[in-house]
Amino acid sequence: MRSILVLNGPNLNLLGTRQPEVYGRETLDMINNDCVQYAGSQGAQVICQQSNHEGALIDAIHAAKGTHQGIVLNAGAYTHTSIALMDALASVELPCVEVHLSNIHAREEFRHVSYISRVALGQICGFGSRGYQMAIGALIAHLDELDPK
Ligand code: CA2
Repeated sequence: MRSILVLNGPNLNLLGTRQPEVYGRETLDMINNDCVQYAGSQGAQVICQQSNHEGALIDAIHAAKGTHQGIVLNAGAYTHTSIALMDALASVELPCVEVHLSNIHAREEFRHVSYISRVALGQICGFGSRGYQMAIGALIAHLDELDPK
């Protein structure tokens, strides 16, 4: 069975508590449960992790190699700053779909830049929590293309 890492970065553990007009009302636990359900319906499993620490996110990406076949990543604000996360993703050579709850291109200019996009298959943003399921679907379709059943 295919296994996908759903990795969330800084402050996303606070979802559902503040700024619902930007990030929605769902908690990260609710989003993670939806990811597990959706992946299961597609014959895949997901493992969900979150950290507020850049190094821990890098460790999780390194550990994904050999364990998971792809990564769904919302790197939070590290998206716009972290060359180290970009390098980690490039080094493991796993397909990655970047997700953002909000439409980062319609927000402040500093959010328009994503280092993750340079090494991701693609980016899904602006669809709220549904974006995670869209990303899982896109990743599974990509893996199916690489290795048809
Ligand atoms: O839209 C997204 O998913 C973001 O990755 C969220 C990040 C932001 O820095 C990115 O530009 C876009 C911020 C996550 C903060 O989440 C909070 C949730 C509840 C309360 C406060 C912050």
